Amino acid sequence: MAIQTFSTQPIAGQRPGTSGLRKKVAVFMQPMYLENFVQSLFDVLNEPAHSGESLQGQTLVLGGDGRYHNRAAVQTILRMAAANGVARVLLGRGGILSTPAVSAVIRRHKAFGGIVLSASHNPGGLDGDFGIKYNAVNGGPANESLTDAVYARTLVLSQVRSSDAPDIGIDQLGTHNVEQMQVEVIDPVADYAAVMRELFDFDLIRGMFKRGFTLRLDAMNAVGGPYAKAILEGDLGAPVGTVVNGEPLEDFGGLHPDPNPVNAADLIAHMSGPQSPDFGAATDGDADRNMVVGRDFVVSPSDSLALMTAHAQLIPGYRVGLAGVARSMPTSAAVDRVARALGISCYETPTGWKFFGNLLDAGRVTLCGEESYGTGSNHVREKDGLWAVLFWLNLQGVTGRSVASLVGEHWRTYGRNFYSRHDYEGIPVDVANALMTDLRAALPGLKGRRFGARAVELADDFSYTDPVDGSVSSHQGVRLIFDDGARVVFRLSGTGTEGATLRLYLERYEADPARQDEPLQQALAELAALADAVAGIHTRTGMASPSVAT
Ligand code: VG1
Ligand code: CO
Repeated sequence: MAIQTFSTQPIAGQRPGTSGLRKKVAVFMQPMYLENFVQSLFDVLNEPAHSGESLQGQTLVLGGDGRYHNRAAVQTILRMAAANGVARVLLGRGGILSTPAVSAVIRRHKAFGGIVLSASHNPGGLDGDFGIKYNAVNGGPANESLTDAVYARTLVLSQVRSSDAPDIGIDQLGTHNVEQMQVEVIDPVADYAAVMRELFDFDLIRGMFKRGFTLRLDAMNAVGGPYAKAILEGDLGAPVGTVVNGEPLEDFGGLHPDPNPVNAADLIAHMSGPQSPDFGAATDGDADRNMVVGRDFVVSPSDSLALMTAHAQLIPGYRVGLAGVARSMPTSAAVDRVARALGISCYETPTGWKFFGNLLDAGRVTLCGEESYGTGSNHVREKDGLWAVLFWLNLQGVTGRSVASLVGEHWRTYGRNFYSRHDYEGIPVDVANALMTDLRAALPGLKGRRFGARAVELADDFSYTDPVDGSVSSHQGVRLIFDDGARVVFRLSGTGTEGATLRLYLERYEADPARQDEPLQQALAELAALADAVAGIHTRTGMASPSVAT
């Protein structure tokens, strides 16, 4: 074994997006592509200015969602970590760790940070996507100042340090050495499961399954499977077969592990009719997202966050109440109403979980959520798919009520925020950029303008000042807020790898219970037409309707 230094050239385009660096597998497999990015990360982590301490002698956590290239990337990163002064790596067995599990392991083992190999909800396989992200000492996604520094480093990188050590066995628990560095292959589930047991009433949930409560959890052939099987079918005694698509496959078996009613159509079909399970759920590629489904009833993620906030004190882990809540800007304001009723703060952040970290660390919020099927709490610093499923299970157990009845009651109490996201995928990048630029330019003239019964009360490009560290993140999405509280938000996706995706977020509040059952897209049709009139989506993209509406 010997540590070697290789010369390299900067590679363009290695700027992390909403959640890490995501590219086509073919791009990641280019010579030095992964190596350059990892070396840039290690170089930045070795500058105490960015991480408080240097990487030398530290412990890192490593694992991924099992997609194509995961196993090869693990070996490359281990060799590089050994050559860059890391003392110890906690590696999930088989190279497997879900995103929330990485967060849990970093926190429980007081590691310096962790590397997650995942492109999350993006498709996998040889023709799919691969990704890498770094989580810091708090267990949460690296903040923008760190990712900016890593990107800057990729542009000037000239050397990569690695070892010529052979591959190590990653499929059995145990300890190995790569140069001076120790690699501990750990059970990917144990730490995470321990955190779940601290938060939820496992006896109650066990009793529910014993009495015949039925759940169908679709792990979409991604990394949620091993966690769901161990906790639901293992610990909690749910019948074998409760978890479907439960083996992580390198190509996710061709499924698109982005749980929404379109991609998880099979789950939706199984949740229809009187014979269907009591409760359904799906998780995404790296198991940080959740979709929650009742019998013949799909829960909007924004409503899920509001409902969890309203009932949190019924769950053991949140019995003392919530310090506050946070939601990403495009997420509906349903949770704001609950926060107001509870007298707790509600923060509005840019899209991406990294913006919740400071609020959680400072004890300002306990629950957070995004419209994109992400919810979580201060138990880790990532969104957490199975956590949300356990929360809903516990809640159904305590209240004895179904998903549909809980949400119906919520709407009657707080009103309903009709909410939908329309995605326009595969737009040429220049067309998408021009649309946003023109929209931004039009903002000053939009304020006060009337569209039918509504007038624009606020038209801006969302900018966020972090209340804890004062950092400013601007250009986070164009929003039009109307005098009746309705909202239209436009932003471009920061996780895609092909062309651009325009996300259009539509929201309208309805207080009258007699009008809360209108079909969702019908209730928002007028706002969708208005958004098109303002931004010229159809004319510019040639798309008469979105690729996906959720
Ligand atoms: C999307 C979602 C965002 C989420 C991010 C990462 O980002 O909109 O809410 O935090 O994915 O989720 P964007 O930039 O494409 O809109 V995951 O589960 O893919 O890490
Ligand atoms: Co994810």
